[in-house]
Amino acid sequence: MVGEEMSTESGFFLPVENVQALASNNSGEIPSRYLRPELQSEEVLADESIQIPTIDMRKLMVAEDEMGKLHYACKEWGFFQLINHGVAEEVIEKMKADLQEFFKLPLKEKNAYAKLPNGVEGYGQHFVVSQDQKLDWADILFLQCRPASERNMRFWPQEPTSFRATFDKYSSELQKVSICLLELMAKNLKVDPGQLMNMFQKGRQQIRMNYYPPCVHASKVIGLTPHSDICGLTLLAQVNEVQGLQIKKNGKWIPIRPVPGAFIVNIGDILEIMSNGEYKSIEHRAVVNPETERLSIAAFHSPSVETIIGPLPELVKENGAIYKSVSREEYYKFAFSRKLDGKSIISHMKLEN
Ligand SMILES: O=C(O)CCC(=O)C(=O)O
Repeated sequence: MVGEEMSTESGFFLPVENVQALASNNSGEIPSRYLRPELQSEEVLADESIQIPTIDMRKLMVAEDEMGKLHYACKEWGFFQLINHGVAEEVIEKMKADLQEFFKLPLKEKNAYAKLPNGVEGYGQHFVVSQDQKLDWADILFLQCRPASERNMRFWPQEPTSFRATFDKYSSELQKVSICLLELMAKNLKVDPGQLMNMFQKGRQQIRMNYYPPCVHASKVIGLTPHSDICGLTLLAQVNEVQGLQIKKNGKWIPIRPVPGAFIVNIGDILEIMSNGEYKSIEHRAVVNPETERLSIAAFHSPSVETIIGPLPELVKENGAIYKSVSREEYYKFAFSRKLDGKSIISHMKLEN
């Protein structure tokens, strides 16, 4: 069942055409709602040697300089590749395989899990709030995983038959990794690790599975509109190792190379706010490949319902708070009532000076 607090925080997004079906029937003409002329003027860094830091989870447990690298990555990049994270390869591979199977099902079968107009969960698209808004070249499956009491099994695919068990295992393994990372981040920020872990242990995990069909005019469409993540911490798996994720640094887009077996971790808006701006939630987007489909799985972690979303008291002593403090309900209501738009949520939460 969807809990009461989930429904008061969830958004109302308009239904849109299925992109996988559109792409497979498409003669090469792209409907105008998908065309993004602004892409032509945006600079993408061609220097492949510039990449986000790589953090070794095994070393984090024993080596001080790896903790320093983690702190630097969170402050300067807001993104890093996480290797040796401890999630068994079989768990990740099974998740990837089951998800690929799901997206291969006939549209009618996938639509059995279609999102309803008054909710965010299910198969469809997110953040569409008006009829003239530009659209992403992607379909998504979005599920609420934790707390378990907020799950709505109506949206959890039963095909392939192993999907639910695979997904449950994957979700619990990623929850563990995220709590472990939050403990280490709290130590680096010199705030109470127990308190931060507790907020997130009782918190919310939502998983968004993205399917980006190939597009003959890939450079004219976008798979996922530039945004920063609403949540606290995201763990992203690139399913079929097709490059597509790009992050914005110094006004330019940097393509992120998939690293086999790694999770891409990024700081979300909630952690930027809680750390009073010390950690950065970075704008990112997904581009589309002209020949190959691309799939990714983003696991979003947020604190519990009673958490006040605002700077942690230990971090405002010296220079004062730079963000507002609001209830989680108010925060999510705002975030889920609008289209994706760069760092607009962070801008809204900034205190006027
Ligand atoms: O597909 C990707 O690489 C990015 C996914 C993402 O940013 C999201 O789902 O919020």
